[in-house]
Amino acid sequence: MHSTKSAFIPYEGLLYSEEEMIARTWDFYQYMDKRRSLRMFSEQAVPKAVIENVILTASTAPSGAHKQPWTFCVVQDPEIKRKIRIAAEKEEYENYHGRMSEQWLEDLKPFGTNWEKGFLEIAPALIIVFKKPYDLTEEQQREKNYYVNESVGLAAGFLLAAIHQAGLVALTHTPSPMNFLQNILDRPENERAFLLIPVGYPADQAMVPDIKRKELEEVVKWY
Ligand code: IYR
Repeated sequence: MHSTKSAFIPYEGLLYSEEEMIARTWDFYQYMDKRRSLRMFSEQAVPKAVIENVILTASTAPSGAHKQPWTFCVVQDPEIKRKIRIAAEKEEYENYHGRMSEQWLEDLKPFGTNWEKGFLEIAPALIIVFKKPYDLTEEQQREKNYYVNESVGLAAGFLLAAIHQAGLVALTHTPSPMNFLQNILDRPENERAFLLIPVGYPADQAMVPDIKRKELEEVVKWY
């Protein structure tokens, strides 16, 4: 039986003056605006404690009914990274040779992407985010989770912000379809691969596409 009793504790928030709020949010924006998706990684290993901390941060994200419907798999083993690269490239080859529309290929031109995914072996760590549409009890009973895509998307956002806070770089990669990850990593039936995020230091003289973000006026409507 689930307990229906709810317990509450005092909220321990932090309060700032209006001036401090404006300064803090501006500084945070300036910092986040430096984040870039990167495809050119160094092979240099990253400290395990950093990976643990960024995953702890991701797992603070809000989730439907606080179910935290996610698992973060960290792959550092070169053999497993190789398997993932081979499987991802197999799918991506098909994507770039017929499965993606002409318009899609056109939209991707500024990013210079193709079916080759060498970064999956070069980056020292791959974090594969799995979503859990339902939990499995010890008796293999299914217990439904709620707003799973929203929850896991939020956790992935927190993860990327935390990686940026470390001064490391990442790529939100979505080889499609991604079910090979469930097989290679031998995940249980209630987990589905959601995002594949290589993490590491940038390569020497790493390059990024010269793209701009939308102006505030383009993304906000006030009522
Ligand atoms: N998954 C492919 C294609 C791709 C799609 C989008 I939308 C991107 O923003 C980038 C790439 C790939 O990783 O190459």
